[in-house]
Amino acid sequence: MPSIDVCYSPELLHLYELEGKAVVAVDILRATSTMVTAFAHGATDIIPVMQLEECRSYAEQGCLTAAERNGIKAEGFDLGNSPFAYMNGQVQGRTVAITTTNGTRAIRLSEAAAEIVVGAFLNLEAVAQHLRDLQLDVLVVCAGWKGKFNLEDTLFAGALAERLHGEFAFENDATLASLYLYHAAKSDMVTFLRQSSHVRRLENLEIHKDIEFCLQHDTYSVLPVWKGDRLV
Ligand code: 3SL
Repeated sequence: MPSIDVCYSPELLHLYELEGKAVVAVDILRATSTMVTAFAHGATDIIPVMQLEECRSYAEQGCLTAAERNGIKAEGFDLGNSPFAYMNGQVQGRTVAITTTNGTRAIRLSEAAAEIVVGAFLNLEAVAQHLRDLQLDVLVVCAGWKGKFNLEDTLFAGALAERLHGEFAFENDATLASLYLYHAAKSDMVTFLRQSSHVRRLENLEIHKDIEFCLQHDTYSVLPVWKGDRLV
């Protein structure tokens, strides 16, 4: 039986073996939720990059560019990191180059894996089904916040573990803790996360509706997968 494990921060990735594994990169608030939304609204591919300047340079190749730092849309880019900005037809048929504070970093630092998929509550079942089909050991890579643990990515790991219960082994404390937290939170995740750092950060920026949206389960069936230098 394949296994599932959880890396709580990209800074801890050096402790894990990526080779031969399927990584699920997750940044619930909001990067991977936004990427899933962008694909669901017609984006053809997404190029996640770590630096603002690199992202900006993709405009010359006809890409839409998107950037967020500290929760705020960076100046001079077409899009920020709110999923709602990707629902108005603008991304239909387009390539989006995107950089965010933590989410794009989690994806790029996972490149040694055999497979990288982008996960969110929004496409939870699509991710679970893909992992059942793949039958590789799974590592959920949480984006966290600037190297630190966060609750919302951990809850996603718990939700995925719940979906894969009985089909994947999870004999490690990180997955068990994620599952226990998810069980405690799942009946009302908005309330559970109210005191969490990033929810408070987003609320301070008056970003309210994104939070509830990103916590919805199985809204989309899209599955962004890493191919070469981008998500398709
Ligand atoms: O950290 C990130 O990558 C972002 O998702 C953060 S934010 O939700 O856009 O503030």
